Amino acid sequence: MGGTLFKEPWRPQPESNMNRLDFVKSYHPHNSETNHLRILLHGPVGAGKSSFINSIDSVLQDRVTGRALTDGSSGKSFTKIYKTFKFQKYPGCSHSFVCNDIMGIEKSANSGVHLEDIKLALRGHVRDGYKFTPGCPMKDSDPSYNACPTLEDKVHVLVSVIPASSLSILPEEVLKKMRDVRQAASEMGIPQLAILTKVDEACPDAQENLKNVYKSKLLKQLVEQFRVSLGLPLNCIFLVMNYEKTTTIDKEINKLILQALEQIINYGEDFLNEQQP
Ligand SMILES: Nc1nc2c(ncn2[C@@H]2O[C@H](COP(=O)(O)OP(=O)(O)OP(=O)(O)O)[C@@H](O)[C@H]2O)c(=O)[nH]1
Ligand SMILES: [Mg+2]
Repeated sequence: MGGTLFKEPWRPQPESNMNRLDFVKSYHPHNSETNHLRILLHGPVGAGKSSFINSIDSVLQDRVTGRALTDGSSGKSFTKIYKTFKFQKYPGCSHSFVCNDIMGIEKSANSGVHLEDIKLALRGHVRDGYKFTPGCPMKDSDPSYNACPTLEDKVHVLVSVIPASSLSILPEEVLKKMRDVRQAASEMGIPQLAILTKVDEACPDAQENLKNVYKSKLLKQLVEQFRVSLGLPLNCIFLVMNYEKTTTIDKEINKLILQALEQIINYGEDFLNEQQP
């Protein structure tokens, strides 16, 4: 009764990606203290953080790329080194936003990225190349410790990345760690959004046709569930599918990525504008 789909998407979807793509490509922070907007992606191991970076790069380059290495086999975090990803416009010139990829969150206190390290990264204390030690926070004597971060080094918007397909079996300990990070970011005034990845695995209607993503009752339910567990407003949660299987650019995949990215940039830009002297 009622079917598995709403008649209309609960979040309006534009016919064309043109405006969003133009916005993202021409974005530049107004705040002159920084050359770029810094986005930090965090979340459980294997959620699709590195894949999301590749998806953004693919949308911008109009071909499927794989610069951020991903892995789906180990159950342990594949990303171990802190790294800033720039997105190339043309050789020698990058877009004005960057993404930082961090080691994944795990259930136990002694594995995965240490919460303190995420908080240090938010404040801009972690330099590129830092190798995370599971369960052990960075020391301020570490050569990768940046004692005097500038606005450019700091994180301007935090994005929680969670797989829609395994949201219901996500351990409470992981959610608790994510809430702690969110709280720390809130105390620093850093805006936060979330993306639910792997919508194709979570929902057969989405797998059949990506136009169904924002029509799916099942995915809407997952968004609601996540909203309650993390305490984020509905309009800050986005559904995406990463470039993972296909080797060609797809308009519907791009649409989901761009919708999330536009809002991420808007929130980060608002934060930067509040930092003006
Ligand atoms: N079906 C599907 N698979 C995805 C999607 N996003 C990522 N994956 C797969 O999920 C696995 C983990 O993705 P990663 O991007 O490495 O995840 P991560 O969050 O960076 O993981 P860690 O670095 O280990 O913390 C890979 O095999 C990806 O190909 C998606 O939207 N749909
Ligand atoms: Mg990764």
